[in-house]
Amino acid sequence: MKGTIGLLSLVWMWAIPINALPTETAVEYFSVEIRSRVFIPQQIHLHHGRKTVLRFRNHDTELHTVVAKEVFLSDDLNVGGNGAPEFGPEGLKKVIIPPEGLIEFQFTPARTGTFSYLCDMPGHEMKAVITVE
Ligand SMILES: [Cu+2]
Repeated sequence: MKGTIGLLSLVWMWAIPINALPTETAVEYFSVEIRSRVFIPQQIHLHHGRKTVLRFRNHDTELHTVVAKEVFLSDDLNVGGNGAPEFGPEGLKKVIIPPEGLIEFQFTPARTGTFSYLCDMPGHEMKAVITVE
């Protein structure tokens, strides 16, 4: 009986194609450029459960912010770059990006859906969308 289970698990391991195994190194990179108070592109598509690096580069000579709820609620969130992240009781509230600055979100999208985000600087009508599928 013990031998049978051993043999079965061996067969099971062989039956899984190698490309179906999760790879630790598979990271997806995305970039959003901010120019003249516009997030470019207006919509990006991330993948649920996939390690992701999402960069925002501010090409303007003024401050911008990224205010996003829910999409960055992930246990492994790490905010890098030269921005100023602000956290509240429910997690990340927003990140301020200095002129010519760069921020980088490293995380694994934990929930699917369509999430809008914005810049909340006074007078900035800046909105865009992140979808996770
Ligand atoms: Cu702005």
